Amino acid sequence: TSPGQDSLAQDFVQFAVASGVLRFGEFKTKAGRLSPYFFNAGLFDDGAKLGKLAQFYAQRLLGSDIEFDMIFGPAYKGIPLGAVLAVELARLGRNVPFAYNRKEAKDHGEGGSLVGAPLQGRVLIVDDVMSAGTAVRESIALIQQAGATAHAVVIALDRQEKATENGQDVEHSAVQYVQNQLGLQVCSVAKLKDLLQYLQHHRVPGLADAHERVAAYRARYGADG
Ligand code: OMP
Repeated sequence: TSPGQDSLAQDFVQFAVASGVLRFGEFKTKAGRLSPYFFNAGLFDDGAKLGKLAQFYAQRLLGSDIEFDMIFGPAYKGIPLGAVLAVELARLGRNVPFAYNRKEAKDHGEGGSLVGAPLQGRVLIVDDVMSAGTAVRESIALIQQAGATAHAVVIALDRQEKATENGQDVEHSAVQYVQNQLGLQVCSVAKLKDLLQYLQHHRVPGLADAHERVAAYRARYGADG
Protein backbone atom coordinates (compact mmCIF):
# COMPACT_ATOMS: atom_id res chain seq x y z
CA THR A 1 0.00 0.00 0.00
CA SER A 2 1.32 3.46 -0.88
CA PRO A 3 1.09 6.57 1.33
CA GLY A 4 -2.41 8.02 1.64
CA GLN A 5 -3.95 4.60 1.27
CA ASP A 6 -5.95 2.85 3.91
CA SER A 7 -4.50 -0.66 3.92
CA LEU A 8 -7.42 -2.30 5.72
CA ALA A 9 -9.77 -0.82 3.11
CA GLN A 10 -7.50 -1.95 0.24
CA ASP A 11 -7.34 -5.48 1.66
CA PHE A 12 -11.08 -5.51 2.04
CA VAL A 13 -11.75 -4.37 -1.54
CA GLN A 14 -9.40 -7.08 -2.77
CA PHE A 15 -11.19 -9.67 -0.64
CA ALA A 16 -14.61 -8.52 -1.90
CA VAL A 17 -13.50 -8.68 -5.55
CA ALA A 18 -11.91 -12.11 -5.06
CA SER A 19 -15.10 -13.37 -3.37
CA GLY A 20 -17.29 -12.15 -6.24
CA VAL A 21 -19.10 -9.87 -3.81
CA LEU A 22 -17.92 -6.72 -5.56
CA ARG A 23 -18.81 -6.95 -9.23
CA PHE A 24 -18.46 -4.68 -12.22
CA GLY A 25 -20.84 -4.14 -15.13
CA GLU A 26 -24.26 -2.45 -15.12
CA PHE A 27 -26.50 -2.60 -12.08
CA LYS A 28 -29.53 -0.68 -10.92
CA THR A 29 -29.39 0.50 -7.32
CA LYS A 30 -32.35 0.73 -4.97
CA ALA A 31 -32.44 4.50 -5.58
CA GLY A 32 -32.74 3.77 -9.33
CA ARG A 33 -29.19 4.78 -10.29
CA LEU A 34 -27.34 2.86 -12.99
CA SER A 35 -24.10 1.81 -11.31
CA PRO A 36 -20.95 0.30 -12.85
CA TYR A 37 -20.36 -1.65 -9.64
CA PHE A 38 -22.42 -3.50 -7.09
CA PHE A 39 -21.57 -4.93 -3.70
CA ASN A 40 -23.64 -8.01 -2.88
CA ALA A 41 -22.85 -9.02 0.71
CA GLY A 42 -25.06 -12.10 0.32
CA LEU A 43 -22.19 -13.62 -1.65
CA PHE A 44 -20.03 -13.86 1.45
CA ASP A 45 -21.53 -17.31 1.36
CA ASP A 46 -19.38 -19.74 3.29
CA GLY A 47 -17.98 -19.98 6.78
CA ALA A 48 -14.47 -18.88 5.87
CA LYS A 49 -15.66 -15.77 4.02
CA LEU A 50 -18.08 -14.81 6.78
CA GLY A 51 -15.35 -15.26 9.37
CA LYS A 52 -12.97 -13.07 7.42
CA LEU A 53 -15.67 -10.47 6.85
CA ALA A 54 -16.33 -10.36 10.59
CA GLN A 55 -12.63 -9.71 11.21
CA PHE A 56 -12.73 -6.70 8.89
CA TYR A 57 -15.76 -5.25 10.67
CA ALA A 58 -14.25 -5.90 14.09
CA GLN A 59 -10.88 -4.40 13.20
CA ARG A 60 -12.46 -1.26 11.81
CA LEU A 61 -14.77 -0.90 14.76
CA LEU A 62 -12.15 -1.49 17.44
CA GLY A 63 -9.82 0.94 15.67
CA SER A 64 -12.50 3.65 15.85
CA ASP A 65 -13.64 5.55 18.94
CA ILE A 66 -17.18 4.21 18.64
CA GLU A 67 -18.70 3.00 21.90
CA PHE A 68 -21.74 0.74 22.05
CA ASP A 69 -23.64 -1.53 24.40
CA MET A 70 -25.15 -3.97 21.93
CA ILE A 71 -25.40 -5.01 18.30
CA PHE A 72 -28.47 -4.83 16.08
CA GLY A 73 -28.59 -6.58 12.69
CA PRO A 74 -31.46 -5.34 10.50
CA ALA A 75 -33.38 -7.91 8.40
CA TYR A 76 -32.44 -9.53 6.20
CA LYS A 77 -28.83 -8.97 5.27
CA GLY A 78 -27.82 -7.35 8.54
CA ILE A 79 -28.79 -10.45 10.55
CA PRO A 80 -25.85 -12.71 9.65
CA LEU A 81 -23.54 -9.67 9.61
CA GLY A 82 -24.50 -8.71 13.16
CA ALA A 83 -24.27 -12.34 14.28
CA VAL A 84 -20.79 -12.97 12.92
CA LEU A 85 -19.56 -9.64 14.26
CA ALA A 86 -20.94 -10.50 17.72
CA VAL A 87 -19.12 -13.86 17.61
CA GLU A 88 -15.87 -12.22 16.48
CA LEU A 89 -16.04 -9.53 19.18
CA ALA A 90 -16.67 -12.21 21.82
CA ARG A 91 -13.67 -14.13 20.50
CA LEU A 92 -11.65 -10.95 20.98
CA GLY A 93 -12.88 -10.68 24.57
CA ARG A 94 -15.73 -8.21 24.09
CA ASN A 95 -19.00 -10.10 24.55
CA VAL A 96 -22.04 -7.87 23.82
CA PRO A 97 -25.75 -8.64 23.41
CA PHE A 98 -27.16 -9.16 19.91
CA ALA A 99 -30.64 -8.57 18.48
CA TYR A 100 -32.28 -8.52 15.08
CA ASN A 101 -35.71 -7.94 13.62
CA ARG A 102 -37.99 -9.93 11.38
CA LYS A 103 -39.71 -8.18 8.52
CA GLU A 104 -43.03 -10.01 8.94
CA ALA A 105 -44.76 -9.34 12.27
CA LYS A 106 -45.64 -12.63 13.97
CA ASP A 107 -49.12 -13.15 15.41
CA HIS A 108 -48.26 -16.18 17.54
CA GLY A 109 -45.37 -17.57 19.57
CA GLU A 110 -42.97 -15.01 20.91
CA GLY A 111 -44.79 -12.17 19.09
CA GLY A 112 -43.37 -8.84 17.97
CA SER A 113 -40.80 -8.22 15.32
CA LEU A 114 -37.67 -8.12 17.50
CA VAL A 115 -35.64 -11.22 18.28
CA GLY A 116 -32.72 -11.74 20.64
CA ALA A 117 -31.46 -9.49 23.40
CA PRO A 118 -33.74 -6.62 24.52
CA LEU A 119 -32.92 -3.41 22.67
CA GLN A 120 -31.41 -1.08 25.24
CA GLY A 121 -28.56 1.34 25.72
CA ARG A 122 -26.38 2.51 22.87
CA VAL A 123 -27.18 0.33 19.90
CA LEU A 124 -24.72 -0.33 17.09
CA ILE A 125 -26.39 -1.06 13.74
CA VAL A 126 -24.46 -3.45 11.52
CA ASP A 127 -25.29 -3.35 7.84
CA ASP A 128 -23.81 -4.03 4.42
CA VAL A 129 -23.92 -0.89 2.30
CA MET A 130 -25.07 2.69 2.53
CA SER A 131 -26.09 4.39 -0.70
CA ALA A 132 -28.97 6.84 -0.47
CA GLY A 133 -29.66 6.02 3.18
CA THR A 134 -33.15 4.54 3.13
CA ALA A 135 -32.28 1.25 4.81
CA VAL A 136 -30.43 2.80 7.76
CA ARG A 137 -33.24 5.27 8.46
CA GLU A 138 -35.65 2.35 8.82
CA SER A 139 -33.33 0.68 11.34
CA ILE A 140 -32.96 3.88 13.35
CA ALA A 141 -36.74 4.31 13.53
CA LEU A 142 -37.16 0.72 14.70
CA ILE A 143 -34.61 1.12 17.49
CA GLN A 144 -36.20 4.38 18.66
CA GLN A 145 -39.67 2.77 18.70
CA ALA A 146 -38.25 0.10 21.00
CA GLY A 147 -37.10 2.85 23.40
CA ALA A 148 -33.37 2.42 22.77
CA THR A 149 -30.83 4.77 21.23
CA ALA A 150 -29.47 4.23 17.75
CA HIS A 151 -25.92 5.28 18.58
CA ALA A 152 -23.68 4.17 15.75
CA VAL A 153 -23.54 2.36 12.44
CA VAL A 154 -20.87 0.11 10.99
CA ILE A 155 -21.08 -0.84 7.32
CA ALA A 156 -18.82 -2.72 4.95
CA LEU A 157 -19.09 -0.22 2.09
CA ASP A 158 -19.88 3.49 2.05
CA ARG A 159 -20.83 4.27 -1.54
CA GLN A 160 -20.37 8.00 -0.78
CA GLU A 161 -23.26 9.03 -2.95
CA LYS A 162 -25.83 11.76 -2.74
CA ALA A 163 -28.60 10.90 -0.31
CA THR A 164 -32.19 11.19 -1.42
CA GLU A 165 -34.84 13.10 0.47
CA ASN A 166 -38.44 12.72 -0.67
CA GLY A 167 -37.16 11.19 -3.88
CA GLN A 168 -34.81 14.11 -4.65
CA ASP A 169 -31.01 13.94 -4.71
CA VAL A 170 -29.31 16.18 -2.18
CA GLU A 171 -25.66 17.25 -1.98
CA HIS A 172 -24.61 15.37 1.14
CA SER A 173 -24.16 11.62 1.38
CA ALA A 174 -26.30 9.29 3.45
CA VAL A 175 -23.40 8.78 5.84
CA GLN A 176 -22.97 12.55 6.28
CA TYR A 177 -26.71 12.88 6.92
CA VAL A 178 -26.69 10.15 9.55
CA GLN A 179 -23.63 11.69 11.25
CA ASN A 180 -24.50 15.36 11.05
CA GLN A 181 -28.30 15.44 11.13
CA LEU A 182 -29.10 12.34 13.15
CA GLY A 183 -26.01 12.47 15.37
CA LEU A 184 -24.91 8.85 15.02
CA GLN A 185 -21.30 7.79 14.62
CA VAL A 186 -20.62 5.91 11.40
CA CYS A 187 -17.66 3.85 10.30
CA SER A 188 -17.14 1.77 7.20
CA VAL A 189 -14.59 -0.85 6.27
CA ALA A 190 -14.18 0.71 2.81
CA LYS A 191 -15.52 3.66 0.86
CA LEU A 192 -15.98 4.52 -2.81
CA LYS A 193 -12.70 6.45 -2.70
CA ASP A 194 -10.89 3.25 -1.61
CA LEU A 195 -12.49 1.35 -4.47
CA LEU A 196 -11.28 4.02 -6.91
CA GLN A 197 -7.75 3.78 -5.52
CA TYR A 198 -7.87 0.02 -5.90
CA LEU A 199 -9.05 0.29 -9.50
CA GLN A 200 -6.10 2.52 -10.38
CA HIS A 201 -3.78 -0.40 -9.78
CA HIS A 202 -5.82 -3.53 -10.46
CA ARG A 203 -7.77 -5.08 -13.29
CA VAL A 204 -11.12 -6.51 -12.32
CA PRO A 205 -13.34 -9.08 -14.01
CA GLY A 206 -16.35 -7.73 -15.92
CA LEU A 207 -15.30 -4.23 -16.93
CA ALA A 208 -12.10 -3.29 -18.77
CA ASP A 209 -12.46 0.45 -18.08
CA ALA A 210 -13.73 0.01 -14.53
CA HIS A 211 -11.76 2.92 -13.06
CA GLU A 212 -13.08 5.33 -15.68
CA ARG A 213 -16.67 4.14 -15.28
CA VAL A 214 -16.63 4.26 -11.51
CA ALA A 215 -15.03 7.73 -11.62
CA ALA A 216 -17.79 8.88 -14.00
CA TYR A 217 -20.39 7.45 -11.64
CA ARG A 218 -18.85 9.37 -8.75
CA ALA A 219 -18.83 12.56 -10.82
CA ARG A 220 -22.56 12.18 -11.37
CA TYR A 221 -23.83 10.77 -8.08
CA GLY A 222 -20.98 11.25 -5.62
CA ALA A 223 -21.55 13.44 -2.59
CA ASP A 224 -19.34 16.36 -1.54
CA GLY A 225 -16.64 15.65 1.00
P1 OMP B 1 -29.78 2.70 0.64
O1 OMP B 1 -30.96 2.20 1.42
O2 OMP B 1 -30.15 3.56 -0.54
O3 OMP B 1 -28.72 3.35 1.51
O4 OMP B 1 -29.11 1.45 -0.06
C1 OMP B 1 -28.52 0.42 0.70
C2 OMP B 1 -29.08 -0.89 0.26
O5 OMP B 1 -29.01 -1.02 -1.15
C3 OMP B 1 -28.31 -2.06 0.77
O6 OMP B 1 -28.70 -2.45 2.05
C4 OMP B 1 -28.60 -3.10 -0.31
O7 OMP B 1 -29.87 -3.66 -0.11
C5 OMP B 1 -28.63 -2.30 -1.61
N1 OMP B 1 -27.32 -2.20 -2.33
C6 OMP B 1 -26.34 -3.15 -2.19
O8 OMP B 1 -26.50 -4.16 -1.53
N2 OMP B 1 -25.12 -2.99 -2.80
C7 OMP B 1 -24.83 -1.92 -3.59
O9 OMP B 1 -23.71 -1.83 -4.12
C8 OMP B 1 -25.83 -0.95 -3.78
C9 OMP B 1 -27.07 -1.10 -3.19
C10 OMP B 1 -28.12 -0.16 -3.59
O10 OMP B 1 -29.16 -0.62 -4.10
O11 OMP B 1 -27.87 1.06 -3.48
